[in-house]
Amino acid sequence: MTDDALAVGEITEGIEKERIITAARVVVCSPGRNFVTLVVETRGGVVGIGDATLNGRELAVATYLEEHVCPNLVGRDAANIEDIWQFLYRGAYWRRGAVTMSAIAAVDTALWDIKGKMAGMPLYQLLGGRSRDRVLVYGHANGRDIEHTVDEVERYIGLGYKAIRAQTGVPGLESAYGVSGDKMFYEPADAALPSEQRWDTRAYLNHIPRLFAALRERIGFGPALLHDGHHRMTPLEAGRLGKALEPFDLFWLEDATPAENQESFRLIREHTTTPLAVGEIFNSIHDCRELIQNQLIDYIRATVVHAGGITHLRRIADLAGLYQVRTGCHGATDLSPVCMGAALHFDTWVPNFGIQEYMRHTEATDDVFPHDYAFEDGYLYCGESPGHGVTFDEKLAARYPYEPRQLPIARLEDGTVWNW
Ligand code: KDG
Ligand code: MG
Repeated sequence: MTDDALAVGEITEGIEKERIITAARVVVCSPGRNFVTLVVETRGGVVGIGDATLNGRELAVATYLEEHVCPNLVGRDAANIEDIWQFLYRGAYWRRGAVTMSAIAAVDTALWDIKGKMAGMPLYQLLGGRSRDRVLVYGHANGRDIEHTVDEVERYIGLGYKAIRAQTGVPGLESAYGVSGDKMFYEPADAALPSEQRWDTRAYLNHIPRLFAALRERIGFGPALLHDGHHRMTPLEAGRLGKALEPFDLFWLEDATPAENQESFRLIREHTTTPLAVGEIFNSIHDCRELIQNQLIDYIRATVVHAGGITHLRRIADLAGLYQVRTGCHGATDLSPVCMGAALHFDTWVPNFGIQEYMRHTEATDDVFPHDYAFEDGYLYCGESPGHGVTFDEKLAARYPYEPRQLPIARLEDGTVWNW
């Protein structure tokens, strides 16, 4: 070997040193709502950002990161995303769970951000490049009654949306899932301790088909319509609703029933051809394996922040692709712009893309998380800046301290706790 060749080894060593993680810190802030953000720094000065927000349980993830994850990151090579993922997952002995997987997701997202910045490439290029020009999104329309909801859906169509989720108040119930006072910035985590809401499945089941009949009557069959059952129904009730909604051509019926028992979706499937979506609370490929392999669902809702980051979500999507199940990533406002930015790169690449949920963040949130993704005419476009394209204004974030907030709980008329 010549002296010149030896220099290559030295350069490589130099590059590796640049990639060493020197700091990893967690910032909890509340610009409109709570967010947990992980900031990872390398010796070379490249900074990666990850979202670790778990609605109502923010401090659990922040503590897990601070106490059990961050100390393990310092000194590692930021380029070894897969090895660090396996280290945090297998190495912890205790596998899966929303807290652990959100923490792992934050690390993974920050490391993909660093890799993109080091390569000078947007994240979707690292994943394999573009599969599409733009990302179809659905927005959230809701109203206190059918008339109001139909007006709101029309307003979303006016804003350019091609796909709209419709939720409405139910006669006899003071509140219903997905119906909010503020029509653009829905936030269900509304109190330091959970508020309580009444629930009546019969009233709901008799009302919802009327909403979609009224919607199709007014807007026709052009725009795609979606609905979220938010885990309130039993499998048989969900089958009945799906069947009743068939004439109205739903894009999907979401979270028809809780999915801990994946087999329970078979009963729904046997009774309806309305497409089914589930998985926003899933955190592992094992949560959705039977649903996918038995073709019991059409869309998988797992997302970057709650399902172990890009590295794990990619595995879920690849499994889903084998069974013609498409992606429909969760995108409520409790997922920070960092998650949205990463999800949009994922959506731009993933071959079996279906749709992306999009609830606008407040201006205060967007100011704390400047980003290069943009909405236009019913689609989101990820940017071309290296990494996931979302940055974090830590100084501004410091002006918005954490505020304890939890999600509501639901009870039946007799006081029994139900699924919220
Ligand atoms: O934190 C809970 C919300 O993310 C959830 O209620 C939103 O169901 C939801 C959805 O489909 O966006
Ligand atoms: Mg949902």
